[in-house]
Amino acid sequence: MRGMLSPSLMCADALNLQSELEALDRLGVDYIHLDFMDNKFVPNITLDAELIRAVKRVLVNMKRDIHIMAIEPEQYFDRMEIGQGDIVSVHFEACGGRLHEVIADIRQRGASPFVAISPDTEPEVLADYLDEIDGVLVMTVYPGFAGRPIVEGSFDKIRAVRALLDSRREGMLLEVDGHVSWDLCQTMRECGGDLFVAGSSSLYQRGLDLAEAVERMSELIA
Ligand code: S6P
Ligand code: MG
Repeated sequence: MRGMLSPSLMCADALNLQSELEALDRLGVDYIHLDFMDNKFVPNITLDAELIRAVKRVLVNMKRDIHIMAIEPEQYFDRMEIGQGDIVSVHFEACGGRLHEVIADIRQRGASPFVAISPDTEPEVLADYLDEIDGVLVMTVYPGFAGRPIVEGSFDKIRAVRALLDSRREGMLLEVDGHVSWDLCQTMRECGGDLFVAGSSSLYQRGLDLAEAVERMSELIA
């Protein structure tokens, strides 16, 4: 499987979100990464649920890759109109003992459930959920903000999650989120990542031509 891009909308020009989305869609990008935060699980707020719903109206080819950094994430599913074609990542650390039910809810809506793990969470916690999900999102920065430094040990973490996924079944996706930079993305790919969140460390650096940057990034993670 080739590596895929998921540009992070929270890093795009907030005053021109529609044109940014349309441009990415035209460029053939696979996913748009939509970060939702509740100011409790992480100390920040970014895109709101209504905006995440509205994004659906603009997309033609690109699919939504929704990353929910919130406690009790299921309370937002209706407002986001989660459904067919969406990836929905919920955090292991945010769901307590209800993660199986939350995953089933996402599946029942026709979306692809992923479990996200923060840097201090060991890959082994995923074992109980692998038969129910389509992929794992590995945070390689502490969640909550763009522009953070990569956490030490992240490459080993990606390798360990890859091994875990491959030991269970073929075709499960490994998404890498956080400091996916020009310099590091190829190594992240070699470690076993499939889907890469591109933010302020790559596509959204000031002054870049978006089309050229998407092409260059796509080649690096091919
Ligand atoms: C952070 C969020 C991420 C960021 C992304 C930004 O909590 O989940 O998706 O948008 O990490 O990319 P960068 O290159 O600034 O780290
Ligand atoms: Mg994210």
